[in-house]
Amino acid sequence: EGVKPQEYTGIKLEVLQWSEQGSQIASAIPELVGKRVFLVAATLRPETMYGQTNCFVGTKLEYGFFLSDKADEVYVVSEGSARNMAFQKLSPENGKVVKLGTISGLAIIGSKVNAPLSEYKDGVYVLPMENVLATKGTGVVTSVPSDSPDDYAALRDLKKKPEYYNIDPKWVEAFSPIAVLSTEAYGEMSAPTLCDKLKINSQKDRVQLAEAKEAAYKEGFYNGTMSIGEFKGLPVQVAKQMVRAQLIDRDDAVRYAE
Ligand code: A2H
Repeated sequence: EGVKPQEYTGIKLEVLQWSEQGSQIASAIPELVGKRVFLVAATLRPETMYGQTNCFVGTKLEYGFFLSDKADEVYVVSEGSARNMAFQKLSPENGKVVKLGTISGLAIIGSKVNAPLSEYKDGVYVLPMENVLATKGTGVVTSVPSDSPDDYAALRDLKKKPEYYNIDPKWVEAFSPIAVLSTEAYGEMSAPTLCDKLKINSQKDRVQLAEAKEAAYKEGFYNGTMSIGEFKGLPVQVAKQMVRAQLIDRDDAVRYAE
């Protein structure tokens, strides 16, 4: 881990419709009645949220339902991140964690969530990804396949072999990458471009993916221009803080550090 704290934006993805298993689990928790439930995804790229196509969780990871600082809102995140959140004004009381229940990543797959700012206004699906780390962020990753090589590679795997991953093809087929920003080096689709260039075949190609991620991140941040949304035409470096502030103002996101 680095020496500086990582400043994430926690994107609030409200559950619009539970998967079958998720619905059984959620309806067995009486405290959830009358509450809005959000998966909270930690991102370092708030300016890319226009391009969200889905959300990823780890199938083998365990998540909890935690009371937030708001009376009517519950967050679904990893236990470790809930403990951190409790010291960042994101729980009912400083340092206090209130867990209402647990749910496996596997059980959440197929649920539909609202992705703030996304072009997919009717919601996006929660899907499995192999490389979600239990120890990083909240264990929930929002997916932007135009600009994140990891997300692009994982979503492409799911589109190629839905039956292998045990998902309904409808959860992926209508969700194409959206152009969010452009750079001279990689155009408007940096992740697909870099995955091609580095011959990345699947989400298992960790070494090349790390290289692609580094290249896309640097180029986007230093040389990118927004191609969508309210800050279209502005440099990514400038828009990043503006989009973040707007998401937080509208209560579509929270500040989360670790
Ligand atoms: B980023 P850092 Cl468009 N496991 O958000 C694996 N990856 C995780 C994670 C976890 N538990 N929690 C967060 N992440 C991802 C957007 C994005 C991200 C884009 C491009 C690059 C990028 C959309 N996904 O990250 O190790 C999240 O994906 C490349 C650095 O703490 C988060 O930001 O630096 C990023 O990794 C945090 O990684």
